[in-house]
Amino acid sequence: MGGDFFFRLPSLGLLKVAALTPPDWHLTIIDEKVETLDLNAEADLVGITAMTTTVTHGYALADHFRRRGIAVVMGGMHVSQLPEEALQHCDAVVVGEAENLWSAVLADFEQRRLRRLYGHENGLPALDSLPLPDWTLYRPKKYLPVHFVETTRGCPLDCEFCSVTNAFGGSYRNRPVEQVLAELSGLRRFEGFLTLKDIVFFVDDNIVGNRAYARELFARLADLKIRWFGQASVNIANDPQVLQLCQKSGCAGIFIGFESLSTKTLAEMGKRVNRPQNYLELVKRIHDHGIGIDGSFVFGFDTDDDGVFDRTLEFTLRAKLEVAYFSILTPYPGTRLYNRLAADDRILTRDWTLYDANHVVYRPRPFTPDRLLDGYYATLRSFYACGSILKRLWGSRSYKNFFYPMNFGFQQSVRKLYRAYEQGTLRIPTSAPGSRSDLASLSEPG
Ligand code: B12
Ligand code: SF4
Repeated sequence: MGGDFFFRLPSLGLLKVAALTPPDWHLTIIDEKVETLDLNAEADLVGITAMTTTVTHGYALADHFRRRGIAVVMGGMHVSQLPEEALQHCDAVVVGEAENLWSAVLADFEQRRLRRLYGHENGLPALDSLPLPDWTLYRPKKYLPVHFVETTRGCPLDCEFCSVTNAFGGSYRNRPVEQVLAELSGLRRFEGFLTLKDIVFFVDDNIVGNRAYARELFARLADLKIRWFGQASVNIANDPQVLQLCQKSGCAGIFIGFESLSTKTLAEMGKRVNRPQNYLELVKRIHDHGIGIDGSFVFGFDTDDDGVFDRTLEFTLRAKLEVAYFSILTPYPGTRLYNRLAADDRILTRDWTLYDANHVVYRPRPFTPDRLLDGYYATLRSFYACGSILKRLWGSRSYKNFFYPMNFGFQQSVRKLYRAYEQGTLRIPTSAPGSRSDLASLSEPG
């Protein structure tokens, strides 16, 4: 599920890279989600970040700047998995986290000895002294009023479809609570930042993965009186103390990866912590603490059946989820899912632009690609219909000033997507062509 509303969010990754850049570099961040990139801009070095779905455009930009004689370094989730592919378009790739690597890239560039690959040969970076991101770099940009902060990296669960364990490691690395608090207090000091309408989004994949850490963090957050949103596993509701501290800390809502209502499907993907028979009870406990829920569900697993769409929709309505995030199963490079489907020759296309979870890019087992697409769009449309929004939020004790705009924002995105679906623009690939290049859409350098 994607669209305009959803995309107007800042990139924390680039702010982190900016924070690692020595002060004698003059640095500008351009985010094409909210502004236009001047293709004739002057630069000594261009850095590009991309996820899989945006990487084709990233490659086109890299080609463009290199044609102009400007060196290009790429980083981020996709190129870290497929550095050889990226090196066809850029001068160097930073594989994984920029910490401990970026300063070497810049030094090598200055000495004209840029290497092709930079990676973590001696383990992943510790998070105990990360430089604080400078949000003033984003000040004039027209983002939604959200600030991203991280407290943790990594996840031990390694669910088959997810990129996180492979990218950030199989354990939780935590930042010292003190530093997280310093970052949040710093945000507050900027005039106009972290006002009441702003919200902090903790990008951690599971903010309660390390319970002792979560308890300390939540207890200390309470003093700051912020409102925050984050991601947690559903078993947050099994720990009454954590849940209570979470409420007191200013949690407005949590994104929960329910993924599926089938025990068999959850076993297939390896998400061992989820027990669907307890979902309704756990949701109720979270709601009783005034915390809203954005539930995430994925369609297209091998153990799904034709009834999966209706069952999932019914659950989301019964549970009165404030928001739900539906996706079509997508095999991102580097995941166990990608490797399995590739080995079975079930990947239909490597046109990365279609890897946005709104398209079917692999051969599903339980139904045809058309049925998967139909079921997905029907679910999206029903969930974000006005009647559904009102019913779900009616009587909810969650922070409605946040969830109403979020629902109506998603509704706009869903309508746009649905139009594309009806017009047949969201086609199903039938063969496996190479990555499409949108080079042609870029004007030549002046
Ligand atoms: C917040 C978030 C979002 C936000 C904001 C995204 C943004 N603008 O950054 C929103 C909600 C918009 C979003 C949307 C989507 N997301 Co998202 N998102 C995340 C999440 C939870 C955190 C991202 C983050 O801030 N991480 C922390 C920062 C510090 O890490 P980082 O960005 O990777 O940057 C570090 C390194 O990668 C590197 N680096 C990054 N860029 C560069 C560039 C250079 C030059 C250098 C040197 C280094 C470098 O250095 C940084 C510091 O160490 C991640 C999960 C995760 N743990 O990362 C998923 C994740 C990135 N998202 C994912 C996906 C699939 C999506 C969507 C396709 C979902 C969908 N169905 O629509 C969309 C695509 C949006 C789009 N078109 O761009 C996948 C990506 C898989 C992939 N291979 O691409 C992830 C990994 C989730 C997952 N479980 O698999 N997402
Ligand atoms: S889906 Fe969530 S729990 Fe599973 S590996 Fe990814 S981040 Fe961890």
